[in-house]
Amino acid sequence: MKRTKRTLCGALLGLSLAACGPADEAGQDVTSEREQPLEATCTSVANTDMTVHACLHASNPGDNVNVNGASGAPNISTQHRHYTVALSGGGTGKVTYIPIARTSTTSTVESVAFYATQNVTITAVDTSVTPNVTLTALVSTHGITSDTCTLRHARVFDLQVGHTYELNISSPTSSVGVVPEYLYDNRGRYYRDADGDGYGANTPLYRFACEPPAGYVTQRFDCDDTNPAIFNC
Ligand SMILES: [Ca+2]
Repeated sequence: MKRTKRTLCGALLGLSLAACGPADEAGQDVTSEREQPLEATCTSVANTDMTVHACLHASNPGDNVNVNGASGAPNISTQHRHYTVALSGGGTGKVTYIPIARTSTTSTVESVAFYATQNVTITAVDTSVTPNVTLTALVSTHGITSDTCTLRHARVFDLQVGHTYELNISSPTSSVGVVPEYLYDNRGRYYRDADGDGYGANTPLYRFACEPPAGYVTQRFDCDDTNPAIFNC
């Protein structure tokens, strides 16, 4: 049964969205009809669970590893670590990072955040391709506002799984704390909204993504995704 807009749900803002729609969430989860997840491009880091997670590593002395970025390029790929990276007198240094598949077993690209205690500059050089490719961060100035977290900034890159990256760090200080984290856990579910009425299709067409894909919304319950006058049904 199709209905036009139901105004009741507007009065129910703040309550569970499930109260506004007819379908059960679990009933929508049909893997065979699910669209492919989007890899990478997870640029939102502020106020996310992963940022809270990174801050926990930064505050746990048992997670700290000291490395010398001024000599060689030590590997900082081990997960769940806070690396204290010593830099040269001029505040420069180099570390190595090799991403693995985390979003899924077949992921080819991963969004990785390098949380840092200072407002450092980081460039990532992909040394697995010839000629080498230098990447600048997708997120380069994102401040972290938590009063209790020593991590204050994040640099996010989309990195090719299995490639070896040299991270060149430039800092105003002689050392910097760095917590690398994969950001796939920040993804949410977005439903296809083909008719642009703000409601996604009731059929299980959705993608997992960190940022809203074009034509997708977080709200579903559109039983006619071809008619913008019919939604929330
Ligand atoms: Ca519609």
